[in-house]
Amino acid sequence: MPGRTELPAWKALAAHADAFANTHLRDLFAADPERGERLTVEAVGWYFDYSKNRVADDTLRLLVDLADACGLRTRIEAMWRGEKINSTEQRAALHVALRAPAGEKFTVDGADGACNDVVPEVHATLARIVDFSERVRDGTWRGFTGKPIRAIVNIGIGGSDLGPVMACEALRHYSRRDLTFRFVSNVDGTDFCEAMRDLDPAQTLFIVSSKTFTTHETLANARAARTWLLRALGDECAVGRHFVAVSTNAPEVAKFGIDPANMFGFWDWVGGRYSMDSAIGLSTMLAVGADNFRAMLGGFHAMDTHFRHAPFAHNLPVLHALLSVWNTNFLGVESVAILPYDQYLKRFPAYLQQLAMESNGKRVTQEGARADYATSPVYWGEPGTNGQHSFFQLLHQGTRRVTCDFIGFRASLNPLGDQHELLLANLLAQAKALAFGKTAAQVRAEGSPDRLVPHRTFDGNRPSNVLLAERLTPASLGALVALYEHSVFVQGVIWDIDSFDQWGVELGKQLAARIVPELHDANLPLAHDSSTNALIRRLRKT
Ligand code: G6Q
Repeated sequence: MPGRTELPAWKALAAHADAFANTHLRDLFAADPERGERLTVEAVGWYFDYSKNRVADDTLRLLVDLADACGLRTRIEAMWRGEKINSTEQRAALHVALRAPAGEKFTVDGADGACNDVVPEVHATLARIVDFSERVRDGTWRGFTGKPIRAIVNIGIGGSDLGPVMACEALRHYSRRDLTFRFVSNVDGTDFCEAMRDLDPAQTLFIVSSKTFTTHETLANARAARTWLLRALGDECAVGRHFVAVSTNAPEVAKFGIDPANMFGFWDWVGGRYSMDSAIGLSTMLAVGADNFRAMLGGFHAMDTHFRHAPFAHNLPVLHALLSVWNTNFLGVESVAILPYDQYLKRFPAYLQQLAMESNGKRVTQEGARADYATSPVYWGEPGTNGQHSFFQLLHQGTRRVTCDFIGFRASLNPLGDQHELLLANLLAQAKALAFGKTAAQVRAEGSPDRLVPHRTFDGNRPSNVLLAERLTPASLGALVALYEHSVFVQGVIWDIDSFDQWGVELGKQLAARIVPELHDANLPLAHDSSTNALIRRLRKT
């Protein structure tokens, strides 16, 4: 297959973008009074308004052509068939199987060469975490001294942290308020010490979440946790009542001292950043209970089904992805602001940073050639309305090109006077202001002094998406996460990259391993660059 930029569909989009360069969103809306209703799609309870993107009907048609030319349909089916679409690691990426109802079939090639249906194992593990979390929640599972568990601490990092902490925050409304949840990820001792300061060891349960069980940050924190526990309880046997593990690596879990009976597994076909709905979500289940967790899986699955079957032109994740490609590759947008107008989604931007940038922040194609086009934009964000009083200035009048995803809910989980209307009004106003701006003539007509006219003018024409659902529920959260997972996958297909590996995090890890002993031992000779050598000398203990 020719390189992406050689595809006729890519070239057609490039030519189309040139012809489109001077078209303003104001013109597009003026020309089509139905635009705001027409350029929308609704799926699984999520309403997606993409009318404030700089697109015409032709653009959408050409983007679907590009998806076809890149073999998107085949790639989706390859994912569903459990093919090794993570080509550099020779693994399937079958997170859709984690939310498959019993009876659906998903197969992967086993080590023995046999084709195994993974759904029974998925449900067996689910049943085990349901059983365990119910025993903790109802007080049957007790700590070593016989007291019930009151605090749950998830120790994990990256994909073994960001999904669980995001989901726990997002679903706090549904969670058991008499249980305390903490998440320790950073190897910085401050993270652990601050998380532990007010917890009672006799009533604390640690979940050591690590796919590989070799991640040094997680193991360091897990060792610190064991020391903290044993200092208080004084008996090695306490570990069995206060530690469980979520991992694929039973031998390392056992070596750490956690009874394999208290280990919940997952599989190499689940990428870390795609694992919040596996046993890695144990903390989520402990917080919200099995029924809510299953409802979340139901939301994921409903979006999966929509993604697999809906025609591309009406497919929410596909459209979301194609618009990102359009903005990134043809309109020069460099970054995406994720703006949830819901305080419970405060960790959602951080979660998406990993999902999107670890998946698609790559500069080589599947075949190892250097991509001659942009890949993942930079993701960042904050809940509205807080962001409005900080970085929105740049969004409205800065020189950078940013797209915004506004996420909101019609009904609040915490109605307080008219504050929810105030919140929603802000969401709508920001999206409108970005799109339509304010012309110099409008500013003058308002009586502004001439010298301030340029300062008070807003160019507008800044693209945004609006995603709305009725209410933040476990199901709507699951559907939202699945939407972004699939959007990220589609973008990776268009960019011809492996969205499921993460080689880019390796080099720093290797260098850190070499520097650790050099910080400890002032006598070790240093052979780095002069900057690193000088910094090590400055930071050495002695
Ligand atoms: C995610 C990445 C990465 C991973 C962490 C933790 O997709 O692979 O963020 O989740 O490095 O790894 P472990 O779960 O193996 O500790």
